[in-house]
Formats: sequence, C-alpha cells, structure tokens
Amino acid sequence: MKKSIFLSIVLLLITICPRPETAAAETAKPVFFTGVKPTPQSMTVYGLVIPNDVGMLNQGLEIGVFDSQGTLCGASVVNVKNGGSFILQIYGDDLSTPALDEGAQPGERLYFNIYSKGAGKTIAASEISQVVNSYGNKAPRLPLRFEDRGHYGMDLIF
Ligand SMILES: [Ca+2]
Repeated sequence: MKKSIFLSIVLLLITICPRPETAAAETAKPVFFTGVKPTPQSMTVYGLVIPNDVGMLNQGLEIGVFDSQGTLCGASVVNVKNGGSFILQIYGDDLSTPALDEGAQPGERLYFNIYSKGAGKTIAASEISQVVNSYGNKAPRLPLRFEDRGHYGMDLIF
C-alpha cells in the first residue's frame, strides 16, 4: 500500500513538473507577430523552417500566418535548439461573433510570413516554399488552406 502511494506521488511529480526544454518552448512567445485571437476553430501545423542562410535561423525566427484579408490567425517562435522546428496553432473565424473577423474561413488560403530577428525584416509568403513532411495525419494540399481540426506536416523553405 505504501509503495503504491509512493509510486503515485512520483508519477504525479513527473506529470506536473515540465521538462526544462518543454518549459522553454512554451514560454517562447512571439514578440513580432502578436494579436492572434484564439477561437474554437483551429488547425495544427508541424514542421521545420529551413533557411538558405543558417545564421538567420540561429538569430531567431518567428512565423506569422495570415488569411487572405491580412488577419493574423496564427503565430509561433521557431525552436532554434531543435533544429528549426515549429508548431503552429492556426485559428478560424468564430461564427458566433459576426462583427469580428478573428481568423480564416474554411478553405481559405493561408499565407506564412517569417520574421528574421537577425536581419530585422519580414520574409514575405511569396518568397517561402511550402513542402509536405511526414508529421501530419495526412499530406496537405499546398498551398495550405484552413481546415478546422486539420493536422498537417509542412516545412517552410526560403
Ligand atoms: Ca467572427
């Protein structure tokens, strides 16, 4: 009995204490692409940012996802320690707030921009290639479009 209580406490501690890397990844919030409004509609995109200039990656990159009206509907800091990986939560428009456009409509094209901290400039979506990777549930059709509960793998190369 005592042993099982001890094990329960150990398991609880493992569960509630985040590993240092996870904590660092979660605290890295975008400072350039800000103002994303989370809504009940969302999709997830996983991948790598692969810049031609590796120095640009080391100095820090952020991804900002815009819909065709220029609404910022997702943003993330690229994880330099993990080789340029990213996880993006991209939000759709909340239909219960018709006066507000918080995000993308179903099927709407998404535009991925990248801010380079080192270069102090934004790389436009037109200069970034989207490439399918193996992280998602199924391969996306590119260029990527908004799909509620979509789960896709896509790398960004520029
Ligand atoms: Ca709305």
